[in-house]
Amino acid sequence: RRWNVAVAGATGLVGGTLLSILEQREFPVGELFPLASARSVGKTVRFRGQDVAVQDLETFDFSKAQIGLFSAGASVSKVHAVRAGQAGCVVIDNTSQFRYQDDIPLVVTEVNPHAIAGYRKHNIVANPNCSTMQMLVALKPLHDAAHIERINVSTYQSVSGGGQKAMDELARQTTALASGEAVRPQVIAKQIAFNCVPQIDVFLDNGYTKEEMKMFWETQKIFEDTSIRVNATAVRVGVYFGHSEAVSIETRRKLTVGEARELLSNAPGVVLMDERKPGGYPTAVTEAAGTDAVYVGRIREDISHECGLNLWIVSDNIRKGAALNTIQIAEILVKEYL
Ligand code: 2RA
Repeated sequence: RRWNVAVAGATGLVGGTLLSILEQREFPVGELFPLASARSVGKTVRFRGQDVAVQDLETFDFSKAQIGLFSAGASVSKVHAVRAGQAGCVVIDNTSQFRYQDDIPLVVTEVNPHAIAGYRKHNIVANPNCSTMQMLVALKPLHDAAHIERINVSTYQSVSGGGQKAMDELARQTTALASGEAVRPQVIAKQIAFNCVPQIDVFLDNGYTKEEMKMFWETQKIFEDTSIRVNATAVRVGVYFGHSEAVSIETRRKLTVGEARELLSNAPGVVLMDERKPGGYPTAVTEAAGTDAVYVGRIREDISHECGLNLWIVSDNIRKGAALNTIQIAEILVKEYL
């Protein structure tokens, strides 16, 4: 059986990665409908060795597609993902639009694939935020074994999370600094080249940013546990691809390093890289960028808490953090539900 697939936001960073992963995983695509705003109509995208014409998302008839992969912004999904679902097209949405809606499932395929069954209400499944995604792939086996009660996490998020404009800004600033010119931040509030900026998304009344609160809200929904506490600090760093996270968990039952390593070495989607020697740990540039795994290293028992454990978690935010999980959800949908 082959499936007609619409990709909304096909000309964007995640959209392009969706197309390449559909090819790499040989997803059974019948007809591909690359969709984008009217200004992109006339462009083409490459898919399976062919140039495919981009169509206007605003006017596309979604009854032509059985699967819709959306990554075109929350305001677009708010209108067109709903319209697609009503036309019988099952949508996997990458934006934050539906993640916190109780009757729309929020799914990490290695963590809560059973929740996909809830797609039927609106024909929509929500894809989590990239920083939540990689953290929960790594924490799932530890949570199952020892019940995580609290998570402290500091993220070091690459500029590709902010889209092509943020990537272009890093390149521009790096060049400017190399030639002694002034740096003029436009997309990111302060200089990002050779710097760390402790703000991603807007500030909320409690002093957290929306990016930080996403990790709290989404962890509770995906783990189906409103008692789990999450305290996040989300930082943008001058890296192109790959988010890194320093995570400290507190568990109900003590987890030793040995047990954690054993659990993680057998966990789906995880690559353990944990040697206490120079380079014995994963980084965004050397392991994560362009690959599909969630890498875990620097595992050590927390000297400040009797049931605490520290980990370093790294993954490609555009692949597993967005496009890959989206397609893994689609694979489960066509295999088990459609
Ligand atoms: C970011 N996670 O990194 C957010 C959205 N992709 O900017």
